[in-house]
Amino acid sequence: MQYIILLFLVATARKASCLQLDGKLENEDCSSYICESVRMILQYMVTMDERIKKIERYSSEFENAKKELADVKEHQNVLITGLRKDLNSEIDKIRKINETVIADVKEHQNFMITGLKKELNSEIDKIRKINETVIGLAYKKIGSKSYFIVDTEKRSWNDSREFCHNLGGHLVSLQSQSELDALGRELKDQLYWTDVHDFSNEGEFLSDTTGQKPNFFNWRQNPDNWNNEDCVEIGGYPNFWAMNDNECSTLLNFICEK
Ligand SMILES: [Ca+2]
Ligand SMILES: [Ca+2]
Repeated sequence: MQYIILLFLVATARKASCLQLDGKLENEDCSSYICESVRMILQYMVTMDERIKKIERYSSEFENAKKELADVKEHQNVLITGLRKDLNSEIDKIRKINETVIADVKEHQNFMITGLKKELNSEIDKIRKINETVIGLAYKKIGSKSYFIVDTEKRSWNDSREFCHNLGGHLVSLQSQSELDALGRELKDQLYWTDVHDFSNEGEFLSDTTGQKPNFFNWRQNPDNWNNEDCVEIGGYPNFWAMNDNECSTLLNFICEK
């Protein structure tokens, strides 16, 4: 580039008539002009050299900086990889500890639950035995049968039936006049539900205990089904116990049998 500029300036000098036809310098103005031109060119070249050196220095520094940056990045990657490895290792440790703790808690819970179930079943057995004892005491032997006479509260026929079932029995199922007489001597001047009904088919009385026609009837008067009476009571204190149909929703005393 410098040489191209030098040639340009020399050519310009020729145009400025610094040279005669024989190629020799003719005057001092022309010589000084050339010297000045060369000086400027040299100065320019020096400046350019300095710039080139500066650029080369910058380039070297830039390359060094790039290399340092690459080293830093590599170091960062190594650090990050190491940290990730350490972090995953810690996470695995924590997960294993959690699994162990959860397993221990579950085992403890199962142990506790098993123990509690055992205790609960034991308590249930005790309560069942107490209930059986209480129910056994509640039933009274009259003739050849055991009865639980409920004359301290009144219930509908359905509720009375359920009550007796809960006591392991059923509403009284009379089989004979002698049974009724023996039972009647233990009763108060009240009305008591029996297990007989005709709500399945009007006029067809059945024993709720057997599902069959009862073996024994003793009507005070023929059942009249007055106001839709489908459940059978006994009454007639003290010596004239007999049957009557009554509304099932009526609240009466009742007798359980087992
Ligand atoms: Ca009826
Ligand atoms: Ca009636």
